[in-house]
Amino acid sequence: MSTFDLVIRGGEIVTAADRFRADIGVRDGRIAAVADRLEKGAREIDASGLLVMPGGIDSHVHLAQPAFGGPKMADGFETGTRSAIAGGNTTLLPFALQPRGASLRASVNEYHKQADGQSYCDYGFHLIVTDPTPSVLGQELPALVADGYSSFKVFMTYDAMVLNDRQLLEVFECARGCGALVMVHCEGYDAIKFMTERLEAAGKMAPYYHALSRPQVVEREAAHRAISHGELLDTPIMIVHVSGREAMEQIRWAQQRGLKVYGETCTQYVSLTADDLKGLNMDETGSKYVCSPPPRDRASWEAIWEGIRTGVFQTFSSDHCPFYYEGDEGKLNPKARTGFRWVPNGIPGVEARLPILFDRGVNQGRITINEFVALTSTNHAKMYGLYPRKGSIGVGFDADIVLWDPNRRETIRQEIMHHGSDYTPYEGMSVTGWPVVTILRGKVVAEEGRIVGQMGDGQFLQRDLSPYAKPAGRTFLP
Ligand code: DUC
Ligand code: ZN
Ligand code: ZN
Repeated sequence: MSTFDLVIRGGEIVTAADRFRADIGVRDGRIAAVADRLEKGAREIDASGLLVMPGGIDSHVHLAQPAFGGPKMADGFETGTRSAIAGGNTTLLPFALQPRGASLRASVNEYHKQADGQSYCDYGFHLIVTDPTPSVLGQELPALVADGYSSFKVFMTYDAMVLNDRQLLEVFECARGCGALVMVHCEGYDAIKFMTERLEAAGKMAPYYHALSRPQVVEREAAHRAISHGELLDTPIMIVHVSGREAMEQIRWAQQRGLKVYGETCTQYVSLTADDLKGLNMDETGSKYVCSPPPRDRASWEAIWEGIRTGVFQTFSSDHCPFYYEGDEGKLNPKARTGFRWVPNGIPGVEARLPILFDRGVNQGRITINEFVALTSTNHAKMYGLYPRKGSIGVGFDADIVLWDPNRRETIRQEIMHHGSDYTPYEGMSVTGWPVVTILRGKVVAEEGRIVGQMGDGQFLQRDLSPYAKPAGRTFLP
C-alpha cells in the first residue's frame, strides 16, 4: 500500500516566499510531504512544465445574496463555487447579509441551508451588519465570532444597508471587543444621493452616469472617515474594493501613521474603465459593467499597481457579485432601463481573477510570482483566520492546490465560464497563464475546464480570529 493517496510530481512549487522544484505527497486531504523525490502514490499527477501553487482564496464574493434591493443574483453556491474551482480557487468567503430587522444568527442559518451540500469548494462567511441593535452588538455578534465567523462587512452607502457614523462606531467597538476584522465599503451615502438626483434632473440616466454619481472623491471622503473612526476606537479595518489613487493614498497615509488599516483591490480596477459603462453608444449595454465603486480610468490602474507593488494592498479579490444581463431579473430589467440608479451593482469575476492578475501582473513584470500567490491566496488566509490551514504549500496544510500552465494562452469568453451569469465583463480579454487542474483537499475537482468534483465536496470553514484584527493598543477611549 502506498504512503500517499496522491503524489504531484515534478512541478515547480510556488509559495508567497519560495519557488523550487519538488514533489508533493498528499495523505487524508493534507500535504504530508514536500521533497525532492517521493515514492509512488496511489494516484499520480505529472506536473512537469507547470507551476504548483496554493489554490486561490477569494475573500470577497457575493453568492445567493438578496442583493442591494435589486433583482436575484445569478449565482447561488452551486454555480458560484463551480465557477470558482474552474478558475483555480479552492476557498471562497462570501457574505451572510442581515436584512434589517432580522436576527444575524437566523440569516447565517439561512445561508448555511443554501450552501450545505451545494458547494464545490470550501467556504466561510463574513457577516454583513445592517442593523446593529443592542442585541446584535451585545449578544449575536460576539457569539457568531466565537463560532468562527470572524469578520464583518459594513456599508457607508445603499439605502438598505448604510450605517450612520454612530452605528459605524458601535460596530467598530464591538469588533474590537470580540476580535473581528471589519471590512468597510467606503462610499458616502449622502454625496451619492445628491449627485444621483442632480444627474437625473439633468436627464443623465444612462449607465455611464452611475460612474459620475460616485467619483473618487466620494470614495476618498468615506475612506478617510472610516480610517478616523477606526483610529478613534483603535479598531483595525480592511477597506475593500479600492478603485483608484484617492482611496489608495488614504490607506497609505493611515499605514504610514502606524494604523492598522488594510487594503483590498479587485480585478476590475486594473482591467476595466468607466468608459466601458458607456456601452456601444451611451446605451444600456454599459450596464454590464455597473459596479460600486465603479471602474475609473487607466491612470487609476497605474495607481492600483503602485498600491499593490508598495504593499498598500494585502488582498486582490474578484468582488464577484453576479447578475444576469438579459431578462426581467437582469441588469436590463424594465426598471433598470429607466435610469442608472436602478441597475443592480455588481459584476461576475471569480473565474477570471487569477488569469487576469497573472497576465497583467506577473507577465507584464508588475509583480513577482510570489507576490501573485500572496495576493490571491496566502494573504487572504492570513487576514481572515485560515492560516496555517489554508494559503500555502507545506507539510500540514490542506492539499488545496492549483496546477498552472504559465504559457497557456486563452481568451476569456462567456462560453468557457462556469458561472450563472449570461455574460462576463471580461469578454475578449486575452491572457497567458491558465489553471489546468484544481485540487481540493487532495481531490481533483476541476481539470482542463471540466468540473470533475461533486457538489458537496466543499466544507464550511470555521475561522480563527485574524491576528491582524488585534488592536494596536492606542485608543482614545477612557
Ligand atoms: N459592494 C460590493 O462589495 N460588491 C458589489 C457591489 C457593492 O456595492
Ligand atoms: Zn461593497
Ligand atoms: Zn462586494
